[in-house]
Amino acid sequence: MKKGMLIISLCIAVLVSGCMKEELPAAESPENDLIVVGFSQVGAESEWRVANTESMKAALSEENGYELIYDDARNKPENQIRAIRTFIQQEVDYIVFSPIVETGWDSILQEAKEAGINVIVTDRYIEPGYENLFTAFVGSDFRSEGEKAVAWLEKTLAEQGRAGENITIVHIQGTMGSSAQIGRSSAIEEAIAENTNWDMVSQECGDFTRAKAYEVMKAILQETQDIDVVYCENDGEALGAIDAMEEEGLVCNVNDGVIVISFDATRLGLEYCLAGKIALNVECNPLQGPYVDEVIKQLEQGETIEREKYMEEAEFDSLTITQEMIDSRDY
Ligand code: GYE
Repeated sequence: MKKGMLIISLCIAVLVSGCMKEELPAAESPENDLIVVGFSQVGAESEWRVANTESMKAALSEENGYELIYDDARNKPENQIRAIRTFIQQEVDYIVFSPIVETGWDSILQEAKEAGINVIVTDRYIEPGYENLFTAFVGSDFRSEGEKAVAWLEKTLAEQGRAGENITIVHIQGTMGSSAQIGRSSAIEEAIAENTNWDMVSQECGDFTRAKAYEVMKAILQETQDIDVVYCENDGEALGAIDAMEEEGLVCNVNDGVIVISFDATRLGLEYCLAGKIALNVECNPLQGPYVDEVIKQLEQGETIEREKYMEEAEFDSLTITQEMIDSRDY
């Protein structure tokens, strides 16, 4: 073969082998063995949220067979829609998302469905009627969390001999329109309607943050300090409300002060419970990652899945909580 011909043949061989490499089936390239998951998270508004993000990242890790694309929506539904649309364009294998609010997801979920991507809703839910647009749900039953708090309050007031007394309640709500807010709010609102001696003196949104709750509680205290109960929809809000009340010289305590009720039972929230400042803390379990992993692995194997997984959740009373209970927890 002439030298020129040899060079041309070599070039063709290199080009052909280059093409062949490209055409290898996806599964033969090691990085493509990973299951690609796009996770659209609400934000980083609370300690609960941080624990939830860590749980998802740990369960959907590379060692566990995943490539995780994480997006923080900064508490804005429009960011979440944009993130989900990007996941669809990236042709991810699964979309996991915690809906900031209950409504407004039908068209984007329809797009995911048309693209053949399984969607797993976590933490909060979307309004009823769109169950055909997602594959599974892993999260909490917020209405039942609220009912636990209300039942505890009724029992505690009865034990204190205050069952018939006029009880003034301040209600600090979470992000309006989120299922966590809707479920927890509906329980206390109904209880106030039923107990004619319970009086809602103020109802404000604390947006699930310590800073916002502090601000709204400060303003409420300018109006009235005759408060028996403060029902906060998460630990951040409880801490903010307690900061504001203590600054005004109010004492937060179940027996001789303001009764503070909270949700989440994060470590800091439980320390406040042990200190007696949060009278009741209803747990909301953020460790959802392992269940999401389980659902995905079952779907990959073509197995039947549990369509709705509700987390197991306890409640903590300031009169019975111990340091050992706090130390034995994973978050
Ligand atoms: O209670 C709150 C958070 O959706 C359960 O969101 C979650 C709530 C949680 O920011 O702390």
